[in-house]
Amino acid sequence: MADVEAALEAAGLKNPHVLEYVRFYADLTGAERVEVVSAEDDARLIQEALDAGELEPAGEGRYYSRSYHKDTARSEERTIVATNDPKDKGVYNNWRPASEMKPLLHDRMRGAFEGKTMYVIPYLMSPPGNELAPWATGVQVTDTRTVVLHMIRMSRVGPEFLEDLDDPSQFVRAVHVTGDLEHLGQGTPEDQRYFVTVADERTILHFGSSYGGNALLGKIAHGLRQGAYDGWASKKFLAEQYMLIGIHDKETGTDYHICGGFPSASGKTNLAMMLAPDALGERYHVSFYGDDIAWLWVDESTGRLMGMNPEYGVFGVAKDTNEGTNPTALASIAEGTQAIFTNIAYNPQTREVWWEGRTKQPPANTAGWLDWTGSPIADRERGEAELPWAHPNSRFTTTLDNVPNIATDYNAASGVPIDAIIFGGRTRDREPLIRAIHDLAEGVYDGLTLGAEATFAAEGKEGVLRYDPMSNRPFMAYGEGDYAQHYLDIVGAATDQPIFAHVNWFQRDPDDGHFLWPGYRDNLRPLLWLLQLRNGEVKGRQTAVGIIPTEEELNLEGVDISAEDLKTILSINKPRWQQEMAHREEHLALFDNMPEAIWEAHRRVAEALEQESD
Ligand code: GTP
Ligand code: SPV
Ligand code: MN
Repeated sequence: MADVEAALEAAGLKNPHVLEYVRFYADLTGAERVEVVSAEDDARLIQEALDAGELEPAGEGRYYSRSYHKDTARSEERTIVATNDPKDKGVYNNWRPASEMKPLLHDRMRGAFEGKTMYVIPYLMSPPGNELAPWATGVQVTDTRTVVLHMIRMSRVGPEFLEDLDDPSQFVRAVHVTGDLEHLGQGTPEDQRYFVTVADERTILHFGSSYGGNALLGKIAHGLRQGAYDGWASKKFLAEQYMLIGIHDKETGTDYHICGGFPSASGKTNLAMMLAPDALGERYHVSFYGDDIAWLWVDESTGRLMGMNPEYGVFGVAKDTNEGTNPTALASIAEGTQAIFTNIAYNPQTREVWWEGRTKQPPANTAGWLDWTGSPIADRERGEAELPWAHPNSRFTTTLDNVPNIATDYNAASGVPIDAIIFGGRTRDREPLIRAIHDLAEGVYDGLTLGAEATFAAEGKEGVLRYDPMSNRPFMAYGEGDYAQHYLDIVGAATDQPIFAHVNWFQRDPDDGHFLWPGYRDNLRPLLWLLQLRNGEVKGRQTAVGIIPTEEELNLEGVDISAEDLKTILSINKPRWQQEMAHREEHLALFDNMPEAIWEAHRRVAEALEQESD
């Protein structure tokens, strides 16, 4: 049996509550050894992973890993928020009683680390010294070395982050057990996996995956689900699936900060890594604070709404990342960055990597190339040519220090003041390029009715969105009505209200399917308009669903777009919007305790649409 006390003492971890917690799970899982890790252990652990074949070299200072082929994404059905209070049940949080889930998970975990090392990862999900740091501290235990390596890239890791706790028992207990991936029945009725956040006990119990969103517990389980619950219970903050960027105007010397939520795989990382388009680069610089999570609170001394990124790295979608779409991402994962790739295509002979959209065509010489499952591309039969080389959800992992446009003050304890909150989904019609909303309740209403189109899902009805309130549907920790009220309370307490906006980079031509807006770098243009609107420098055109820019107000210098497409993305399609309003009403009616202010906002928008001329 592992000598837990000796391992923790050797690492200088003196907190008796950590000892008690680690000892409990070391006993339960039967771990043979216990090893406390910190960021300083990275080089040694990388070497061990290479020696063990868990990683392969992908050029100098870069690594390749492949996860089990049935374990490549988050599983929403198997994800549960458990508490001791049935009132925490929402529509999306798959609520279960804590008394039922804890014994069930403990049963699964019993004996699972026999013969294995239990890694103990003390971590912090905030800039050091931030006022929310007490809610951001945790200790993950795991049996998987590549999970440790990812955690070191994605969060601040080391025993020192546990030293400043006022109450030494107040850290999140984050237990990760990979399980026998080949015998878990993933996706079948016998599915053994469970990803449970016992939110009111601040304990995370994840069993059955080593994929990022299921296994890096600081990121999604703590940074989003536990954070959301704690933010509500403490009445202090919001934890959101948001990117967070700075825009610096060199001409006026002003700094702006915008955060916002787009559902998974809808463009947060790309927006945060955005280079200003050539025509605007002399005047504006975009800096990266965060690309997936933001915590928001009101600074009591200034009354400003503040935001910070709890993460320390980027876990980004590889697909379509190239010199044209996202040169910043490519620089962040260049040789020497210690980046780790997961489930892309790999050539062990040349140590090259490739994914769909990296170049227009895959490498012409297929010799040595393996697809994401490890099968040689050259052996593909006819008819398999269409199969992707990389998994569509293949990812790269790199630390913030590698991101060329990282904000100079990303690590500042204070966080940054928020000027605007934007929401955006993938919507092929109806949603204009941008529509701005000054009113808080209407802004929150807009976020709650955020949707992305039902893609190929059989049951998805034409024109009906898969609603994803605030892009938080998979991370919702408590009831949606309570969430809406908490959001109104937190943002409403700020003296200088942020402006809200809904953006859409994904409107398509109904005939040939092309994207009407070029997107990527050009997305800065509507954001600049939004800031000008907030400053009173432009007026826009008021519509029932918000203010949209006139063609003249939008800086379009050097943009490749036809007059017809531009007109479409700057207009409101009244019949489509009226159809949508009926769906929204059904969607909102699903939730208990929805604040009256949200219903009033809904009725105001519906009435204004009635009045709007066609
Ligand atoms: P998660 O990490 O899953 O939360 O995703 P994300 O919201 O960070 O999405 P990401 O930025 O990784 O983008 C997902 C996909 O959308 C990538 O394949 C991008 O290339 C593509 N994408 C991002 N921005 C744009 C855009 O402005 N236009 C178009 N057409 N595609 C985009
Ligand atoms: C997402 O799925 O929204 C992600 C990646 O950001 S994961 O870590 O899988 O949640
Ligand atoms: Mn995400």
